[in-house]
Amino acid sequence: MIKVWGISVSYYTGKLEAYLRYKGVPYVMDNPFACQDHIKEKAGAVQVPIIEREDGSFLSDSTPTIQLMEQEFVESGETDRMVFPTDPVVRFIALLIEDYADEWLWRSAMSYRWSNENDRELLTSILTDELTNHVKAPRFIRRRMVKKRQLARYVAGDGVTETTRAHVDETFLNAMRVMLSMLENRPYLLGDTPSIADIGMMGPMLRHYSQDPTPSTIMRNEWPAITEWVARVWNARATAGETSLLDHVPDDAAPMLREIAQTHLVQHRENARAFSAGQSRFEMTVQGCHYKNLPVTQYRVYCLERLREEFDDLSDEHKAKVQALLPYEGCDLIWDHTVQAKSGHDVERKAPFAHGINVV
Ligand SMILES: N[C@@H](CCC(=O)N[C@@H](CS)C(=O)NCC(=O)O)C(=O)O
Repeated sequence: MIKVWGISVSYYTGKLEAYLRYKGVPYVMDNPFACQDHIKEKAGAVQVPIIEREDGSFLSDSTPTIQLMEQEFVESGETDRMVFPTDPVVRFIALLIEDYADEWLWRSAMSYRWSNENDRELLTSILTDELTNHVKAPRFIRRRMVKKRQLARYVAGDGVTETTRAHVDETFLNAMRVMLSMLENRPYLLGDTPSIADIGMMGPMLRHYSQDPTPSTIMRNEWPAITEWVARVWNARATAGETSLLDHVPDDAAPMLREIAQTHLVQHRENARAFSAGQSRFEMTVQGCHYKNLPVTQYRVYCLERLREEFDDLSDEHKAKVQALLPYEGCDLIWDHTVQAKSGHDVERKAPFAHGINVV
């Protein structure tokens, strides 16, 4: 039995839980915020999810955590329900979709949660109890602290303004539109069983978009096929058969890949550029919308660095296939290193055992 240090409404905890449930890994969940010193010492940063194993090891950061667990399953001969496609090109595209889900959809998911009054009030209540029960202050004060912190960090502090709000909201609709193009032809994004692309998309889709009052109403009423997909991934252990992932990237992935090029890769480029120039804030224009005063994040430079490493590990033939799938402006960020991506994080590539760093 492993312990997941997590939060019941958390983006990345939901992503990891979707994976653990699919794999049939039993876990108990505990709240890390009452034990901050312990978590900091063992895992580096107080963020969720963190796995504590019976041997006393701590795993932090959902992407390398899932990679390690898959590798350990293979080494122990348990090769059913694998989430990494065996075809190297499909695997790379699945990792790119995971990264888009992890790092691009975050702003929009947080904005729906904290910009809309009903969502904000409900989530303030839940988080006040899960994050601050150990704080010796009346609940109404703790509620105020939580609300203020989340709004400052994840709305005003992350470039969501009256000018950008419509685009931030549209980000969610675009994600569902490009998923639907794929899901019209098969039950999961890249096959008849879930891949890391589905698990990654469960981050924003599960605990935020399909649960928070405003986006869940939109999803349920206007995009029921996505509501159905969320439940399908959540219940995949019971219903999906033997691992069956595609051996080629289907044409219906093109809208998803174009969307990733126009959004996520623009953000990666501008963030990496600003990081190497030593800036702490940056600006970017995405699909005609200009975002200002965004926090530069070292962690996202690391994500780009890892994506480039995955690409560099491909054979020449597979690299050419990936490039053919990504003919859109800006995709050369993955193979052209003119914009530096040297994060300085986890240089020895010890993750998920490395000490984690917060995204912001
Ligand atoms: N890259 C990490 C990100 C984890 C993360 O940022 N989790 C959020 C909650 S969903 C968090 O703990 N944030 C800390 C905070 O808001 O202080 C992962 O994939 O696990």
